[in-house]
Amino acid sequence: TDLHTMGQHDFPELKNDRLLKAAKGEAVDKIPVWIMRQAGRYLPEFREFRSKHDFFKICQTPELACEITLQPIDRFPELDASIIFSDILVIPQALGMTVEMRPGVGPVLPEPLVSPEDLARLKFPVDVSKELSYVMEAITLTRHKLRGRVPLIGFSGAPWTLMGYMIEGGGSKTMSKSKKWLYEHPAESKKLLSILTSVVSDYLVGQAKAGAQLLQVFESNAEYLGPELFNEFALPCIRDISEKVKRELGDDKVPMTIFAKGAHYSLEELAQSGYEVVGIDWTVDPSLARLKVGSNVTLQGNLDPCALYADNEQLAQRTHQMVDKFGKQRYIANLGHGIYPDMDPAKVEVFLKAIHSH
Ligand code: 1CP
Repeated sequence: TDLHTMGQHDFPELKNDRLLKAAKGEAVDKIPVWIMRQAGRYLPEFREFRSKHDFFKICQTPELACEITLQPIDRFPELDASIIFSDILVIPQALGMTVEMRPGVGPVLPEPLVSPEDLARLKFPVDVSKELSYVMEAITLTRHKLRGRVPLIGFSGAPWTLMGYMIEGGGSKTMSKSKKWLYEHPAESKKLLSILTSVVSDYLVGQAKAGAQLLQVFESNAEYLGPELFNEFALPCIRDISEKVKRELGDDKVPMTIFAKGAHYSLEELAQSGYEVVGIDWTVDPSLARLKVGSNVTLQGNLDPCALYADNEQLAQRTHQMVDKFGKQRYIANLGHGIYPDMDPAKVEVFLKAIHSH
């Protein structure tokens, strides 16, 4: 099949629209639920598949990315959404940086940005529809293969989080090298952030045009900033992205989610940054979050992922307590961060059923 010419307007009809309804603030029959990192190493079928294929090879091959995206959907009929299998680090790759996925270590960028002169190494502007066409093709293919069972979420890392990986060369306990840039080279940091804002915006627009029905922006490294650095460096990019994406999509806009992990200090601002949904991590009390964001956005979250280590009864009870605090309106259930590789898929089922039976 020629994926480029696959019709974008003849997708199978959506049979489960709870997620989209909740995102738009409409009433739902049951609370929609999905799980961050729902396709991944906690699933034996993923580990089996992964032993045969390189991580980024899977991301770059639409048929393989589609197959992995569908694994949790086939296994858990209670899931109300799928999320395209990819990684936030495809953006540094599109900018010309090498990213390797090392087993047991995670992502490694062997040639990180060290000083502002290194910005010249980035290949910018980027033609995202060309460099990341494989993601768009994976999305279009997956929309067909889902057969309308659940909506498909597209995603991107947010600029500050991507900047962190590009400077640290991988994950970091402190983000001190990238925070050093913010203090030592604020103008050059803003230059890098604006490059990323532009690429991320184009990338999200491309995903929606390819068939993504909701777009989530992961600001996973917000927890390293406080309100001052976040408001000066990260938040303006987050705002620009929602504005650009919505402007470019026009009548074809899709709901958007901002998940800024650890940004409890900025919930009021995030609620006004142009996103329909604000994701919260498990350190935030749901009732307090609702007070802070007001009634015009949908909240998403936020069970402590480690609650999946509890026995079934305790897990169901804690899940019900969480739902009681969020309420049924303008709410999408999820964990407060991604599921961990050593978690038991059976617990996922307990969690999903506890949400739907509430
Ligand atoms: O179903 C899904 O959600 C899978 C798709 C997905 C997503 C949404 C993957 C696959 N990665 C991501 C996003 C992502 N990647 C984020 C944002 C979400 C979050 O905060 O968890 C981040 C920070 C990354 C970067 C990344 N990629 C890490 C974290 C490293 C660190 O220490 O900071 C890791 C471990 C990866 C690898 C990765 N990405 C995805 C999978 C399944 C894996 C495991 C790799 C493997 O199979 O070896």
